[in-house]
Amino acid sequence: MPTGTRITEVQTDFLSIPLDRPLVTAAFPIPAIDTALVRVRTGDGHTGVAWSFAFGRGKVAALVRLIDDLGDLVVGADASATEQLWTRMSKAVGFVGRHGLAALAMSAIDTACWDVKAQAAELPVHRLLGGFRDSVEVYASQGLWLDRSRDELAKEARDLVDQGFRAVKMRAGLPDEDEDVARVALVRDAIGPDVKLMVDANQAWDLKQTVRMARRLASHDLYWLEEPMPYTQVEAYAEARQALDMPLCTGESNYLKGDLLALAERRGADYIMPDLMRMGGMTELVKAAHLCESFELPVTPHLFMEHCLHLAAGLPNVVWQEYQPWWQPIMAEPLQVIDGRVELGDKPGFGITLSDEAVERFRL
Ligand code: SMN
Ligand code: MG
Repeated sequence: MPTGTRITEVQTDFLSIPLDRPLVTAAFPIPAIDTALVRVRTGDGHTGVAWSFAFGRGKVAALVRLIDDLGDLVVGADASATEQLWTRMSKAVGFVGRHGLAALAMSAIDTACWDVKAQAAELPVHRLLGGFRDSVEVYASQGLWLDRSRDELAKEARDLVDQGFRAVKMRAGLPDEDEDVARVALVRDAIGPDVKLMVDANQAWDLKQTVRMARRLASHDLYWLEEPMPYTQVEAYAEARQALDMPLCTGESNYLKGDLLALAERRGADYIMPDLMRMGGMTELVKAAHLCESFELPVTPHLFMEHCLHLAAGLPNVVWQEYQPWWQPIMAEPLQVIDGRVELGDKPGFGITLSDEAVERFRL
């Protein structure tokens, strides 16, 4: 075993990153981004950085405890042997279940190990994965929440376009369907016909309502309708997709590649949106993306842009990274969006440099 990338420490910090204003979705309100930040350190001086998060401090406290437990398991092992470590962690969480918190805990350690592995190879992760493109299209996901008044919604949509975004995502799933339809019309009007518009209903509807709402929204040229129904309802997704012309996107709430395989096999979506932490980390996310490619399905990663931009740049079938700047406050250098794209650059690993001052400020 190479001794250089031997893990000497897995450091976990509990951060609470405040939001200017709480966010509102059809699924839950979000007051702050409570985060378990993981740093994997190795004998040769590399530090891999990743994180998982949850809404609610009790849940994140449990997550931190579980990460510490898995950290003890991997200290002394080679961080670049990501398959070996993933399998070891996966076996260790089998008894409590591999979905839920266990996947979130594994993800932060596994993804930090990918950071180390790429740094040791002196390659950015996107080159290690395959180097398909140098820059990635991003869509704005940081605004257009359900609590916005109609005036705020129109202004926010125009501001995002003025900032250079060529695609924006808004939320739907209000109790009043007419209000949802009116708000989509208003945003389409505000951004004009050339900017792409995604609508995310955060599992608010059943099959009949999904079909009805998609038909009502059809004239507003949606790029995709996201997670309209409960994420476990694979058959309903398959039926909705048969019934509708509008592209459907789902996958952010599903766990591990097996869940996405079921969606792909049943043709339940036009875009698959895997979530890095629900995949249990980069090791499984890469497999999920390849699996989707074999079904000719495009993949669009959920959140975690600092890491998933590398997946999108590395692989041919990964498109449209979600731009969600929740963790930008802890970065030493913020990501730059130019003409709706982010350039990846050549820094080894994920190229993440934390601001020590900011980490300290948000640490609980
Ligand atoms: C979303 C996910 C997690 C928290 C808030 C909103 C949303 C998205 O579904 O796709 O960004
Ligand atoms: Mg979503």
